[in-house]
Amino acid sequence: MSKIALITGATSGIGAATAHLLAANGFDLILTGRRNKRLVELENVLSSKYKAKCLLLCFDVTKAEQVQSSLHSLTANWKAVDVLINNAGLAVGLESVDSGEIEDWERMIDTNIKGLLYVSRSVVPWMKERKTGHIINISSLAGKESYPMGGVYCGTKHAVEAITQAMRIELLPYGIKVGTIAPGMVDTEFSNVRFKGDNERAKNVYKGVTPLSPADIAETILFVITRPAHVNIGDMLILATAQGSARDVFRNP
Ligand code: NDP
Ligand code: 8X3
Repeated sequence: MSKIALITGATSGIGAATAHLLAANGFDLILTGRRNKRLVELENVLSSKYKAKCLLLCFDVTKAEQVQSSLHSLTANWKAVDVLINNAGLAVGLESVDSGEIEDWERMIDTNIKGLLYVSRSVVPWMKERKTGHIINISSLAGKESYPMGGVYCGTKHAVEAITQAMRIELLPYGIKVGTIAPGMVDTEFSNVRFKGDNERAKNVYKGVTPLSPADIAETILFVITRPAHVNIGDMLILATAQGSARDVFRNP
């Protein structure tokens, strides 16, 4: 029987690449995001290319009621989620605490922290009932260190790390694995979102560097979720070779 993976934020970047790789490796997929058109396009590709079985759920992770009603609409078969990948997330703006937009802070906190909690609140009880499961929370290098102008984003990813540690301990008696994967710079829509559509500024983030690709992170996720039952990789930091810390990036002229 195929395993079921639920990926939040499957419409782009790391989530979409992970959907491709897991589909290619025989997983059935619950794919979520706010952009329904992209979900439908993704399903079309995955079902024709890999014969993957997909179920699409279009919801905003920041809306607790939407999350709950969408997830609880699943049939019992689909509720048997083996792998939950809490990936949906974003940075908005790059500003100091004394000048940042409050609305940007709310979006980051609501998406990266509350969204992860809302989804987990629905899915974890199903895993507990079955006494099996694996939860991967996508953190960041920004969950390990803080950098100026990124305090709120870094704060949300530090929160992801803290919540993950607590979840891992809470779920020990149920044999459920919990861990983080923390990438450094990955070339996705992340910077376009952070800079609110200023694509030139977004492009400059990766100037003179070979960043990680979404597929690099997908491969790591596949590795982590295919270890033997007694092995849980609790935490993984993955950096581009040219990146030493959030602020130390070696750029070719
Ligand atoms: P993308 O912008 O390419 O993808 C973000 C995904 O999150 C999209 O599918 C988007 O879907 C979804 N999402 C955002 N907000 C919401 C929301 N309110 N409700 C539902 N889904 C939402 O970025 P990445 O692939 O890079 O980001 C994925 C994760 O990786 C994030 O948690 C990010 O913080 C983390 N990360 C990224 C790094 C990078 O350098 N790119 C480095 C380290 C961590 P939609 O818009 O359709 O809702
Ligand atoms: C994204 C990586 O360094 O831009 O999480 O914060 S960084």
